[in-house]
Amino acid sequence: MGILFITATVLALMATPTAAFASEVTTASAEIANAAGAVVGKAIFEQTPTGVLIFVKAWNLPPGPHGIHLHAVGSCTPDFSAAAGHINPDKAAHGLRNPDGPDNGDLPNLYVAADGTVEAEFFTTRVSVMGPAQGHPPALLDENGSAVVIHDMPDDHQSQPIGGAGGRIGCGVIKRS
Ligand SMILES: [Cu+2]
Ligand SMILES: [Zn+2]
Repeated sequence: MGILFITATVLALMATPTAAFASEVTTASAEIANAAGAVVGKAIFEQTPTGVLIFVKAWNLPPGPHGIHLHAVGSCTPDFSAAAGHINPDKAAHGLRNPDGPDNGDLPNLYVAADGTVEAEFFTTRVSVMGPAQGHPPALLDENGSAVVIHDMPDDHQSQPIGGAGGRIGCGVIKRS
């Protein structure tokens, strides 16, 4: 009897944050894997008063600049195409240099050092962690989630649809944290 009672209490405690999640979640994170399934990095997304700070730490990546974007679907399986295109509900043009852009998923490039590691910080006002309530832009944690994707090539911030960034070499589903 005692064990049953404790189990029910724990379940009730676990259920409470879920119900309140839309208004209370201010951080999210993603574990980034390569195409072979090995973990090659982590990203943390922190809601600030005016946007989202993004911390990225990664390793075992090809040195040099790589496009990194916020993609519209929170899935990296069966392959990284499951993440779909960039978060872009208003159908803006891609690219930080594009007068008709950028879309909501666009970010500066990720510059990987010669040893394959990188630590970087980004900031964007074009998404939010928690959602469009109170005027926030599209939520990373919306119904179908979002993913962070690292590309093979640099993003030229201008050409369509992804700035010539090439294939997808890393993908992580963004989850509440
Ligand atoms: Cu991308
Ligand atoms: Zn884009």
